Amino acid sequence: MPRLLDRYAKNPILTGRDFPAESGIKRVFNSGVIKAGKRYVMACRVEDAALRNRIWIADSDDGYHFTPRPAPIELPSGDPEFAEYTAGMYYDPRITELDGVFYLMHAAHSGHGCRLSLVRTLDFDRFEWMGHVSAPDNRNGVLFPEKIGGLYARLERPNTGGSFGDMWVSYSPDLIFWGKARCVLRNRDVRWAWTKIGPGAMPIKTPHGWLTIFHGVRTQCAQHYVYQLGVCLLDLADPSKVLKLAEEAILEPEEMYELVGQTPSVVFTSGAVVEDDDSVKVYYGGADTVQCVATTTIARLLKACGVTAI
Ligand code: BMA
Repeated sequence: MPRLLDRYAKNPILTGRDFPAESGIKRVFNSGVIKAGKRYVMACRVEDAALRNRIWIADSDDGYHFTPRPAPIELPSGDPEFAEYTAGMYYDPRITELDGVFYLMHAAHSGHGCRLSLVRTLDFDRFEWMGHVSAPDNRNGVLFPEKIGGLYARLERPNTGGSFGDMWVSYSPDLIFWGKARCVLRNRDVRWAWTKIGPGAMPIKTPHGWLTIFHGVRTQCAQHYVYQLGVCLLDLADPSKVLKLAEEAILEPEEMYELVGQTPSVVFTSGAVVEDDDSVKVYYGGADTVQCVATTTIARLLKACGVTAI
């Protein structure tokens, strides 16, 4: 298969050093990104040396050069419910716009396991925490950009334990209560990711289906995980149906900033931006340490899924 993603030559595009020194931020990775009008907004996952994670907004005019704001976003850390279920950390925000509102779905880790949690904003200046929106154990939630069958929809990765680590879809009338869950893709069906898989960037609507970039993990010897990216095409009306699955991973850890870092051999996406010319910027974390971007096109991704008549 030809190369599917072209890494930006000046990767990484953000590192911990790009944040104010007094913030103590060491790492930035797995950030969600959206294009709002002409500007790009990144909801950065940042981490300090105490392993505290925050969501920190950074802005850009071109999708490559991002400037972090002076401080992370404020979430209600004094709210007992927020505090109890995010006691470990909250992280990996994915941004979706629905009817002019921007939603950040993120993972929230605590002694209870991992849950999904939701924040909304109209302007990326003021943020409102909407609550925890899953039971444990669930992570990697990403909202579709429109309702499906009259309901909000999301891809997610319930941790079903054992050798299960599969991608699911679920639905909601109000973004708070979720159900009608169906398994979409099982790790055992992805030949390069037999350990676990999960959703990555927000699904991209095409006439051929929802183009979905996901992450997949294989275990090498010494229990070493290798995180890669793959792409599949889901049915527009029923995204639990996989129409096509690219046989090969579309991005594997190869560069030093992907192979070496806090967690070696990780590429992990939480966001992609489609431009007017159908080029796509795929944002991804390298080795749980730095923020990177790579580019491709809708046509190349569809071709990887076996769709050639575009
Ligand atoms: C996953 C998530 C990601 C992380 C990856 C590799 O389970 O927690 O945030 O990038 O592990 O460590």
